[in-house]
Amino acid sequence: MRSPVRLAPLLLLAAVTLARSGSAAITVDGRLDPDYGAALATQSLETSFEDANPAFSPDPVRYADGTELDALYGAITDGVLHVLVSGNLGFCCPTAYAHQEEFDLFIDSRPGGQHTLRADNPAVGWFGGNTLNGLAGLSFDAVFAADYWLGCTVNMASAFAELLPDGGGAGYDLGYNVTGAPGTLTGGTDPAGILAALDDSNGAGVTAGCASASGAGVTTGVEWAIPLAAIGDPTGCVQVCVLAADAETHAIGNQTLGPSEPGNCAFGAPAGVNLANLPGNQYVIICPAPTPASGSTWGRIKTLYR
Ligand SMILES: [Ca+2]
Ligand SMILES: [Ca+2]
Ligand SMILES: [Ca+2]
Repeated sequence: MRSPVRLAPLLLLAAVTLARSGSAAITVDGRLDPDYGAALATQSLETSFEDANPAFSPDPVRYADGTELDALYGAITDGVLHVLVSGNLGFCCPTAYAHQEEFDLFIDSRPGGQHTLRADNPAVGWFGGNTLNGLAGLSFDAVFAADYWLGCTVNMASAFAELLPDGGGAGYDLGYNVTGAPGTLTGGTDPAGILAALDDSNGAGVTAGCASASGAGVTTGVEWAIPLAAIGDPTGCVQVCVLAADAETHAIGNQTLGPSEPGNCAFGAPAGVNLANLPGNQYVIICPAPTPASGSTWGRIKTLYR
């Protein structure tokens, strides 16, 4: 695993020391920590959004002009679900708005939920609070029924909601984070203490298009720490699905994790997107540590939600 080259030697030493002491082993800063282990899913498809070039950004850690989901890392430790989606969250640009994307993380952490997103979920998010319900009609893999949604867009503006079988439920505009670690969200309502941070400086990973590509090796992106108490206190494994969409129109791009097959371009309006029709799993399973990177899906499913 490569260390982020941007870290000064002193900081790197501090990080190593913390990891050895067993405390604060995962820092919510948008950068990969050793305790995640291997990626649980890696992108295999070029992005239908733009390919980010940090040289064009006035502040590469905070802004990227492209969007891609290169890899997903996950861990459950000390009562917290940690997720890092490496890649870029696009917003072009601070001085000349042209496009804005969002990441949508769906969590399946208990029986029930929504296999197809309803249109009467909490009214939260950006562009008038229609972010979540703008995704109505999106269907997941057959074994996936989402119980919670966590979304983010530029400046890590974040929103969170439960997805109850009959709609309704609790939802919150969590606030913003433009300062990196420790991922504290301010300016909203974050009763569960969800943390989120972004390092948008990736210039590698997949490029633009719809063909085969690899997201391997990208170690920066969006990172979340979600207390298990916020997602129904699961004691076993959980399933997560992450995708990217246009933050205003809700059109879904071709970047999902797990990935879909090369050749897929942007999927478009959510109501027309059924991930069950795509080969492979557009979700991953995250288990309490130690998390296997791959292997027996059945062994892990047996402990789902337990
Ligand atoms: Ca981190
Ligand atoms: Ca569920
Ligand atoms: Ca790229």
